[in-house]
Amino acid sequence: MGFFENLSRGLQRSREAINEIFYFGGEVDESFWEDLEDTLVMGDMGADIAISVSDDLRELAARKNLKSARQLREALADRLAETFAAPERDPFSDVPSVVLFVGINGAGKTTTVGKIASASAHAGIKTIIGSADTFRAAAIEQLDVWGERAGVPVVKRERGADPASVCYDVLDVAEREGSELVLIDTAGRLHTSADLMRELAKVVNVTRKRAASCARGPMPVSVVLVIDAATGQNGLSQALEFNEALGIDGIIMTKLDGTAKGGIAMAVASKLKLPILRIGVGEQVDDLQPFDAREFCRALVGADA
Ligand SMILES: Nc1nc2c(ncn2[C@@H]2O[C@H](COP(=O)(O)OP(=O)(O)OP(=O)(O)O)[C@@H](O)[C@H]2O)c(=O)[nH]1
Ligand SMILES: [Mg+2]
Repeated sequence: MGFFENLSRGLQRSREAINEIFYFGGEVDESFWEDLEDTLVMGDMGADIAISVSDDLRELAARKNLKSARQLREALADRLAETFAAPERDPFSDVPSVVLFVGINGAGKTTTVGKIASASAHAGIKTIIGSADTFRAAAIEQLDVWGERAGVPVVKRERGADPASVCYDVLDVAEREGSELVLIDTAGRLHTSADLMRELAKVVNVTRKRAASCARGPMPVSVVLVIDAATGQNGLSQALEFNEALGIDGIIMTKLDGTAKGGIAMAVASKLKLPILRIGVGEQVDDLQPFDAREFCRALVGADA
């Protein structure tokens, strides 16, 4: 199944809700605008964004005399797309680069590391993986499988080892072997757990220090937060806490093929002014895609491609 199909199918819930209100034959009346606002609020983007989008659209519709469902739907997609920040730099293609993947348990970090390792190895980028999830029993094996599949080496230590030391190790190997892209997986943790967030801040600091002193010249370090889109508005609290503790550079939204409503992508991107770097639309190696705000919003509201 292709990317559009996966994403469109995943965002079906939002689209169906939006379809209902756009299914009108006659005038765009007061109740249409009320319904639109309600539907957007229900779509996980947060009430403030929903209200401002619906107000802007209403103003635009009056000014440009937009009346048909099609015109309004397209204008809505365009307005929603404006809430996203464009990335200044893509840490996966603009190498040399070190990327740390962080997020709550089960968000999709390890899978995403695997998908990116595979894509970058395919693109001819010399890639290496660091397995800094030394906490969960099966994490190292899981990453080994992805590494093997991608033909990318995995640097690891025994279970229970200090995760910061794995970051140190992987940068040593990267330096020695001339790796261009270093992907570091970390253990999942709740954004509300102060101890675990402190531990992660240490991991990030050690990585930054080591990367800054690479013999071949400093390697930029990006911290990427992986969010399961199905967690809804909780994704926003995750983003706020992780950003506060670590300084996040970008977001990857996973599981947009599932029952996610999709609006959380807008909430996070607009509240934190963080770019969405990739989106996950399935469990397979190819199910990771660059994020295109316009395409995403058109799939969300069901505007014709
Ligand atoms: N449908 C779907 N499933 C996904 C996606 N990304 C990851 N998954 C699944 O989500 C589950 C958890 O993924 P992991 O990559 O292990 O998540 P993690 O963040 O590394 O988890 P911890 O290491 O336990 O914190 C697995 O079953 C993945 O196959 C996605 O984009 N779509
Ligand atoms: Mg993991």
